[in-house]
Amino acid sequence: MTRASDPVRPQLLGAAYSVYVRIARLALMEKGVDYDLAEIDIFGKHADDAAYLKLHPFGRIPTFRHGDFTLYETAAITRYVDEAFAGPSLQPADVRLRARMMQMIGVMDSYLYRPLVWGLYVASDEAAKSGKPADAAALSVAMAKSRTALGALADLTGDGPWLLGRQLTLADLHLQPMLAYGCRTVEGRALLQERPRMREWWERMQTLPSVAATRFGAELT
Ligand SMILES: N[C@@H](CCC(=O)N[C@@H](CS)C(=O)NCC(=O)O)C(=O)O
Repeated sequence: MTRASDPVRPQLLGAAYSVYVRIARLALMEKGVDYDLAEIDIFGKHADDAAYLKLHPFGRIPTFRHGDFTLYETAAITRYVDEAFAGPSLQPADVRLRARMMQMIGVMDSYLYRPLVWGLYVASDEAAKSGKPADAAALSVAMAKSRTALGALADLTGDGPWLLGRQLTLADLHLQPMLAYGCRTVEGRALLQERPRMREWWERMQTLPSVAATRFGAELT
């Protein structure tokens, strides 16, 4: 097993604007692991980049490299980072809490990311750039789906201060970058206001140096 004393510096391939790249960066920073961010702009100059597609057949970001070990899928990357390096543990020792953490990450990936980041943020941003109003019906569907996912996450949340209780975990680091984009929209901010405990959690997350260091663009803090 590779440990923090390992001299090989990990490399993260991706772009600072990406939700999933930021999740991996938060995990690396919370562990105190030095790494290099190698720019892959999947929506720009690296779209359909044959060399990158050899590393990540789905053409998404990030991809992680540690020596001769290459990994994609962010939940796998953050678990590896937590388990391969020294530093504070980012997963509960308790087997049920750890299962709960993975459940919450699954909910975020499967049911929150698309409606919140694409359905609300990207749709609103594209409408603003084109000067045309956003599709109100599509926004309303995205808002309803985001509300359901945030409600499910709130139902799974412990007593705080973090999502799973007293320990900052990979679940906190997974949610923050998604909400950061959601909160750039009126609808996303309204969703957070509906949940005072999640709003408090959000404010607590802003105090983490890793969150401050990875802010991208005009982000609500
Ligand atoms: N399941 C992937 C999702 C990664 C993902 O969707 N990344 C976005 C950027 S935040 C991306 O690469 N999008 C490119 C595209 O949709 O073509 C993971 O967990 O890493």
